[in-house]
Amino acid sequence: MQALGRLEDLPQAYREALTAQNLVPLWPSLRAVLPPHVPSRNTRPIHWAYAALRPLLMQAGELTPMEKAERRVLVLANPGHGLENMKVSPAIYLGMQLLLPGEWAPSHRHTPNAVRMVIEGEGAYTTVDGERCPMQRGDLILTPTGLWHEHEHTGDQPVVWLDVLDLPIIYYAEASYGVEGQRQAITPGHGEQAYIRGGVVPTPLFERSPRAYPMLRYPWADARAALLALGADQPALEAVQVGYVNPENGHDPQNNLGFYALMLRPGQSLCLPVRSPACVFHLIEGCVDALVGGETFALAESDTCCAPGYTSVTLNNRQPDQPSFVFIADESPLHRKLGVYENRGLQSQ
Ligand code: GTQ
Repeated sequence: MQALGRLEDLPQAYREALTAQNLVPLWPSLRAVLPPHVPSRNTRPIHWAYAALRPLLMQAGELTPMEKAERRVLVLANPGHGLENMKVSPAIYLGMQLLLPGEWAPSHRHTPNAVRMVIEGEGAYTTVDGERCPMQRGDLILTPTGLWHEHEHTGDQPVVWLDVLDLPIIYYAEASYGVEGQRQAITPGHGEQAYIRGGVVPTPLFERSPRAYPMLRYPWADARAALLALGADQPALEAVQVGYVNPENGHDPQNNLGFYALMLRPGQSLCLPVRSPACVFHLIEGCVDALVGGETFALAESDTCCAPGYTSVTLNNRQPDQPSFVFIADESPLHRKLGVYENRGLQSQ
């Protein structure tokens, strides 16, 4: 490849004249912004062990009352992007949120899209757009852009969940803001009841729902049952995976991030294709080794790790006699919208 001219090759006076006019020569930076074949990535493979994180989150519960936090969250930050930038990947933010018995995280809405993956505790509810969603372990609950949401806790033990937001990309687009609100009135109806069976959707008086986000809560009991049924029905299927979708149209349920649940069969080793989007893996149940690029992470239950895009990932179920269940979030919808989505297939590590 042809070496291009450097900044230092230009006369100092010329460089100063360019700067004075807010001009920059492209050629010294061309290879950096268009690297050959594979993008440069700041996203590093990182593992957050729940056992290490949980005591620090509980300490935050003692140190910072809800009035001083609004949302009591420890952000899982990728050092490759700089911890202060609070991102795991270019488009993914992860936060571990704690709600103590009796607490209420007040109503607000914001432009970034959020989901919650419930990790522990009973008795919490998140109310989204008036729908009061019970939070049970493994449930996926959407908070799409612009919808009011608040969290309350009626149980007697701490509740913890993982927040997944597209905050970094919305912030980068200079489109991130929030609005504080009042406690919401609860409206009747629950999406997961209306859409309780695949293959049929509500058609009252022949019309389909016009709602952009018809289903807000995806109970883990149902996703888990779907994985077990799929695995049993197709014993030769290697990747027993389901995607969370908008049940009205089958599309991604949110705008920029995609969400999936994967069942690894007992003892299974599964290679994932090399694709352009960065990914997050969160272990809901079981015991899994994740090989990400050159790194190996031993994931225990409720652990989370991430993989940059264009990187091969292999997941090994370390349980010889039980399936393991992994929640995956990725940047596919965003990459598809940008027209840069790529799946390069399986490549050996
Ligand atoms: O629960 O609404 O982790 O607004 C970051 C921003 C959670 C929330 C986060 C938020 C929330």
